[in-house]
Amino acid sequence: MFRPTGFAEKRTLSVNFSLIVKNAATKVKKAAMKKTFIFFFILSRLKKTKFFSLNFNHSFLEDYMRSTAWNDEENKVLPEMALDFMPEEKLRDLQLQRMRATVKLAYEKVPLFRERMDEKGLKPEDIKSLKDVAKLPFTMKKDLRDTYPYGLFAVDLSEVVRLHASSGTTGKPIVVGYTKEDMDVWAQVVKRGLLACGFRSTDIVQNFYGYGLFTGGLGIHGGFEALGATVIPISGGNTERQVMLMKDFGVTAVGGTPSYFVRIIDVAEKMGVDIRDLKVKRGIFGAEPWSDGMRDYIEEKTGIKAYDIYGLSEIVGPGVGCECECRDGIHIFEDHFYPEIVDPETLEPLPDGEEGELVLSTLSKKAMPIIRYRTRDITAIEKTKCKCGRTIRRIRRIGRRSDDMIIMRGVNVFPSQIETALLRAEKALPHYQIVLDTKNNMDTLEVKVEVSRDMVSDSMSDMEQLNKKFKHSIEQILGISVIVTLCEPDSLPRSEGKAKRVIDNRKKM
Ligand code: DLL
Repeated sequence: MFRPTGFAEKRTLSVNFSLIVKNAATKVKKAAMKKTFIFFFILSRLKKTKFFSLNFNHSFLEDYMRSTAWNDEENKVLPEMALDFMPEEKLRDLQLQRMRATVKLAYEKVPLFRERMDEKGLKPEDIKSLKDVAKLPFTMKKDLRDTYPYGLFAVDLSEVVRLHASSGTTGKPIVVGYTKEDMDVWAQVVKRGLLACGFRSTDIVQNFYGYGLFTGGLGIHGGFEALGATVIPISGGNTERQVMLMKDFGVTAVGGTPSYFVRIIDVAEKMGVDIRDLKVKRGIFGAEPWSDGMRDYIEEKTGIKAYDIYGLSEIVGPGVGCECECRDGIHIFEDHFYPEIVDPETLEPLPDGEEGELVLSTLSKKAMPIIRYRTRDITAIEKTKCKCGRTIRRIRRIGRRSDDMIIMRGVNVFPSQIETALLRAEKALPHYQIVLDTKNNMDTLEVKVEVSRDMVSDSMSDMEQLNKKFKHSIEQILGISVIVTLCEPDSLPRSEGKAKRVIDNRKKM
């Protein structure tokens, strides 16, 4: 069939042309959609930064992480530790920005916090410098109890990916929640603590902190996992099995309460296992006060290096702070937690170097921002810089809590003083329990001391001498008379978590 030349081409051309137009239109449409998407994305980011995000100023942090030259030849300073060494001025800037964002979030979302701010005539905008933090109201454990279970949450429950709770000796427990971002921060701070103490991804870790509602097990687990170590989530208990696995699995690092590790040491001895012969090199201990004497005991008996990690459920769990290789105080991860020391009586802020009650605020927590939490832990912020070069400040190791205090015939007594006295009298670490009672209308303090097998003697006079030695040492430190009762090896109850040192049978007036 005849067709004028060019018809087909023309048709093809016109088809092509319409295709080109169609394609172009699609492209324009796509580009417009892309632009709209980018616009809304940026808008949402900006919105997030302005109203919701507590983690802004990331550009500075990212630049800082990139620009710092790392000397990890000796595996001492690693890029993951960058935030521990941030220039102080930048750190304070970051803290202020995050504090302002946290206060705004809490004011907008937590009724109790808003009420307390309103009572003081304060608005979030009034926090213009870190000095202004002292104007903010305190938060106390009672506030968490009174708002049980979710009253202090600042996000919808749908954003909460984890709940923990304190066991609480009386009444209701306290409940804490975490968003996905809170969980990441938690794992990162624990990881930074572990790195600072020399734990590495090559470690095989036996984690005998309790798993469950207590933050210890899963908190330490998250940090080790973020580090890339191999974690054995054994939890507390079944002590003979703990010893067996430590040996068979080639464990190089352990984590748990120091009192439970002392129990493991005892049981290992009975099983004929010397932990010094195993591969364990390091331990990360916390959740309860443990003296330097206890550290020496653990290190001598096992040949490991023992490090202190600090934290509390209300703030994040373990990882609020941790020692470094210098073991000269606990570095607080100040980019996420803001520490203050106040006089426990007047509640006035105290200068660095002075001992008082530690007050902590969260700086990046979303699910449950906490402002000025009175921890009851007694410590001081160190004035001097740590030899490790970290700019994040240190607190002294926690030896006591203000509510641990026993008032005995007008004298303030802390269980940690009794531990120190016992260690001073006899270099071995005795298991002990403090029993308070009322006899003939007078309060008494009895220290039950369990003697170790090598302290036991058939001679009455030897045992009497030992009793006198303990009694003298305790009375010298406390300045009051006490009763000392020696108990047989293995007779005092053992804890798989935090040790319960005080039993109070006193008559309440
Ligand atoms: O004990 C969190 C934690 C778990 C920390 C594992 C370290 C390791 P809570 O059960 O809420 O949380 O108890 C918090 O325990 O206020 C201190 O009185 C005490 N505490 C925690 N760590 C230490 C420590 C966890 N390293 C309370 N030294 C805190 C002394 C500690 N006391």
